[in-house]
Amino acid sequence: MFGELTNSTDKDIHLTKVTGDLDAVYQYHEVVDGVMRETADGLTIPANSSMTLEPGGHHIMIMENHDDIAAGDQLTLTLTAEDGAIYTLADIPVRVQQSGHEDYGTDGMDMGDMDGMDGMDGTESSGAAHETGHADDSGQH
Ligand SMILES: [Cu+2]
Repeated sequence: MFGELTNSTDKDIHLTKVTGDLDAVYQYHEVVDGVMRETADGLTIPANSSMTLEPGGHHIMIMENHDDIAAGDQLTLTLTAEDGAIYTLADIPVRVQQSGHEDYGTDGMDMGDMDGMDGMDGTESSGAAHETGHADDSGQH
């Protein structure tokens, strides 16, 4: 899954767990020397900044999925931080995307901006997902 996670608080947010509404395994991944692997320690979104999840970089991986997914579907992601805060991203659109630096097959997903990350008190907040453009990815090969 790709998109941009925005931390609008003045504290780093250390995400340690990711789950979703599919019967699948979700992991935070990184790409090192062209090889992707699970990150050693989740994802940290620095205070007042954003992290882009994109092909060839950090991303959220869905593996061992047992549910059908098709372009046009919408998925929900639940990100849990080290301090117990839970961030729910709903209505993430599924679309077909050509594989880039990695072998994802042909199905890719887009994640909306995570604008709801100021809920540091552990309450659930939902970020409104919207399409993020990846048209410029093709120029970065
Ligand atoms: Cu991966």
